[in-house]
Amino acid sequence: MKNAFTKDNTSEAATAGKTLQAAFINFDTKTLSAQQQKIFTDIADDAKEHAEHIGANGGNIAHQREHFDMLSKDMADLIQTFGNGGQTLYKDFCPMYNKGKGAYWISETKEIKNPYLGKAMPTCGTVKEEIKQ
Ligand SMILES: [Cu+2]
Repeated sequence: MKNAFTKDNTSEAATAGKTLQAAFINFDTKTLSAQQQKIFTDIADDAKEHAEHIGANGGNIAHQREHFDMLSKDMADLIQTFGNGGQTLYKDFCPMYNKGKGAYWISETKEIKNPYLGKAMPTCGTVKEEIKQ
């Protein structure tokens, strides 16, 4: 999904949104402890809605990106709670998005590829945190 946004590809982002929504719906929480299930469900319920909006708004990339901003916060929370699945990840920050309020995104590459500004400013942003396994 992030990679679709870096390319300004609204329809690919929509497809990724639908896939992610399905993944949250189908995620089997039985392997989690009761405590973990509660945390997961709280975050995933919110993330699922953002994924749904991204999936339903192909053609309106500005609106999709608003949800991607909030979805990225949920993903960061999930990673913080449940780990990164064995993959080194990067928490990147774009200082310009949302009229200078800025926004985070999670990336699997160290190289900055900005999903909020896309092709207009592909290298805007910095790595704020390296999430190591
Ligand atoms: Cu929406």
